[in-house]
Amino acid sequence: MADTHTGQQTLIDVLAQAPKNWGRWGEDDEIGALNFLDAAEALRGVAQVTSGKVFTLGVPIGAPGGDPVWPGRSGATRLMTQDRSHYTAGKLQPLPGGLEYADDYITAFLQGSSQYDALGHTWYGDEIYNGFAAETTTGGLARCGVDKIARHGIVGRGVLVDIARHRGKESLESGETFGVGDLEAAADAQGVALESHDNLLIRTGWLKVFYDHGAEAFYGEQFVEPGLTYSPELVDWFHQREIVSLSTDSIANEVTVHAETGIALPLHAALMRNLGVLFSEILWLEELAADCADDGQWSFLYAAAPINIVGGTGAPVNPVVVK
Ligand code: UVW
Repeated sequence: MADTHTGQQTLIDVLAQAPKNWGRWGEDDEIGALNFLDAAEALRGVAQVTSGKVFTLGVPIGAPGGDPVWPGRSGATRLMTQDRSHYTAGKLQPLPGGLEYADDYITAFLQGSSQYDALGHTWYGDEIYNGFAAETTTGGLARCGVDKIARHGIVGRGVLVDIARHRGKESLESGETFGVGDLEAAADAQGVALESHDNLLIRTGWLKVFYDHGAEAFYGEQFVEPGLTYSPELVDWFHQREIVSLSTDSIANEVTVHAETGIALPLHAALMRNLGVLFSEILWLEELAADCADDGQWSFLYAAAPINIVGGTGAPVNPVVVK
């Protein structure tokens, strides 16, 4: 059904029959699918470790060439409040005993780098995840803030599905999509099984466009990312597999606009808001993917925790993978 004024289909209509995890972990739950990750799941993650190879997935923050961000946001600015020059100019004296130090601070969008979205980051209608009122987001997330995720941490089995490599491309193109059949075909070709309670990482190669070819190539005339595209089957797949988290090397983890309905970011609604699936975005997957292709091991220990920002809509993270 479409909005009668604009002809635009709405999330309320399209997701009317979609599954929800609201109430599944109690009426006060604020961490959604993260509830699946208990001590046994951490050990299942540890059981993937075979070689001890370590990868970190955070992109640089405040890089000289700029940071890739959603249009309307800006990259981080880092400013020095003191450094050696303050001592040489006589503006600061060393501490008793001679110690000197440099300090700095950043201003940054909490969604402006590798980050976890809080479950209250996006919503439609009047409710966020678990039925809390959308008003609880006003002035900071009183419910489902990123601090709730930070306190729990995400430790379990991770699996990387490399869609770009599966399609024989360095990077997917702007607007290029894939769905659940593609995910399963790519995982099959890689020889890895996607299991219940996995943390799913998907490589599109999209961030590489920013770092290799610059902002102009990345943003284009109209910013349209490639990515997962909504279908009821995809949502059911996440629901039935009890996938804990979705992480990708794009800014929004999904194709910017769903072609059939014209709805922007429907998976933020269907997966994050309705199922409580955690989203982490803007992850750097290049070295990890190259190594997985090299040794044929696509599953690993995945460990991450966003910075503990009280009531934050999201927070930076530098996830660690151990193979
Ligand atoms: C938006 O909220 C628009 O995107 P993201 O989840 O990528 O921060």
